Amino acid sequence: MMQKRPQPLARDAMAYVLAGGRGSRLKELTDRRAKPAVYFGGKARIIDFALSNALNSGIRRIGVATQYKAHSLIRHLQRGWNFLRPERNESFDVLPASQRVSETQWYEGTADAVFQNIDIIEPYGPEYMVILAGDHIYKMDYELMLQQHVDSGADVTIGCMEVPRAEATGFGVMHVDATDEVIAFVEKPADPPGIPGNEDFALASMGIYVFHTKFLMDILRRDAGDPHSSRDFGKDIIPYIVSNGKAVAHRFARSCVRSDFESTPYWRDVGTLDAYWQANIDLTDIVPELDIYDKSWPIWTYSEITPPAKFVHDDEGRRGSAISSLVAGDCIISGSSLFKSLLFTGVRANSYSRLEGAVILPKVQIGRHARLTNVIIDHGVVIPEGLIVGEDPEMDARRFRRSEEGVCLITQPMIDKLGMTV
Ligand code: ADQ
Ligand code: ADP
Repeated sequence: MMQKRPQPLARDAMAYVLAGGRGSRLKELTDRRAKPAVYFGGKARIIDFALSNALNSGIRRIGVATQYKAHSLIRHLQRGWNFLRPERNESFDVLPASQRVSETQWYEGTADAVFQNIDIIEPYGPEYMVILAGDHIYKMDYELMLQQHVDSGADVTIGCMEVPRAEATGFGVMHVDATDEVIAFVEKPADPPGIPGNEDFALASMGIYVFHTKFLMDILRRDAGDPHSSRDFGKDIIPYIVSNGKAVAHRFARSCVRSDFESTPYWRDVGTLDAYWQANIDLTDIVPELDIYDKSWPIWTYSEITPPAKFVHDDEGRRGSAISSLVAGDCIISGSSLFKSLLFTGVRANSYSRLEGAVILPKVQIGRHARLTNVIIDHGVVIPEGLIVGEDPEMDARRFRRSEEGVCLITQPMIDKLGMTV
């Protein structure tokens, strides 16, 4: 008799995405929306990468814990991710901090954001929990991580990658033995320990964890009774397991999904304006490091139904062009020229304007004769005629949010303060 093929472990797993952090280094871009809701790559939002990874890995149960400025995030999730159906044994739950356990508390730390929803998670009966952060850009097959978790008999499996030692201060950093069992873990060390034999690099936690559900729930209940705990995976739960149980490192390079075009494993935090701008503008490269055209690993999102992008020339029959740029639907490039720019849905660029290195979020209007270089323009901003940005650093710094590397973030309140006529 033919043996039934065992189903992928992902079908017995629930992905739980932590999407409550603010991302304050993105400045005014996260004044009104959480970092996972920030737009990325011309069509998507940052959280779509973790969610698409879960879906493409075969996971059909997803929970998203939200907290900070969650309205735009929740609206996006409801519009784009409500196709997982209970009738097919699937689920999609948005879990805002709603003081369900205590009347006075929001989610304290990341572990609390799971603990407070135990009674929602357990009835679904997932065998495994895949805990994810909702604010990174990468493509990864969690099935391979689940398989390592089961094969190694670990209590927790931690996604990790090698990062330059100087950059490791913002990560949990670990030491592993020859079998990749974690023998030491320190959260955000001031002086990160290097990898033995490769001291310029440190082994950093990606904040991605796989647990057997029962083990996780037991440990969260234990942690909830500890008055000294800050209820955080990185600060409390992981160090506890490293000391008292078995934590195993899973190397991102093993499960990173790469198309033929991608030469190295791609992972970005996009947590600062410079990193955010760069990662978006990188997509305009002739061969970008991140392939968003890979049909075998699609990045699912909510997308408006739009007419095609349109390019028309100016009064003199010249401009109206985009070179090395990405332009989403419903954009009209009317007599303006674009170079190395990325335009989200519904942007209108008017005659004689010139954009270079511009990341333009949806529904922005650009007045005639504007010249904008190395900018990020927030959703719905109306750029007045003749505005020049990127040519006078001191003036830019007075008017806009100018980053360390000279990228200007422009929001509507900043434009309103200028008092220019539109
Ligand atoms: P951090 O980068 O500091 O460290 P953290 O602030 O714990 O990350 O946030 C992790 C994720 O949880 C983010 O997606 C954030 O949006 C979300 N989040 C934060 N607080 C939340 C809350 N109260 N409720 C719901 N969601 C919340 C972690 C680990 C490190 C690891 C890095 C990798 O602690 O060990 O190296 O991630 O980025
Ligand atoms: P999105 O991130 O979906 O593009 P917007 O940029 O339109 O959303 O707005 C971000 C968040 O701020 C949304 O939750 C929206 O409802 C809220 N918001 C928009 N405009 C205002 C305003 N003038 N005052 C307060 N909140 C606003």
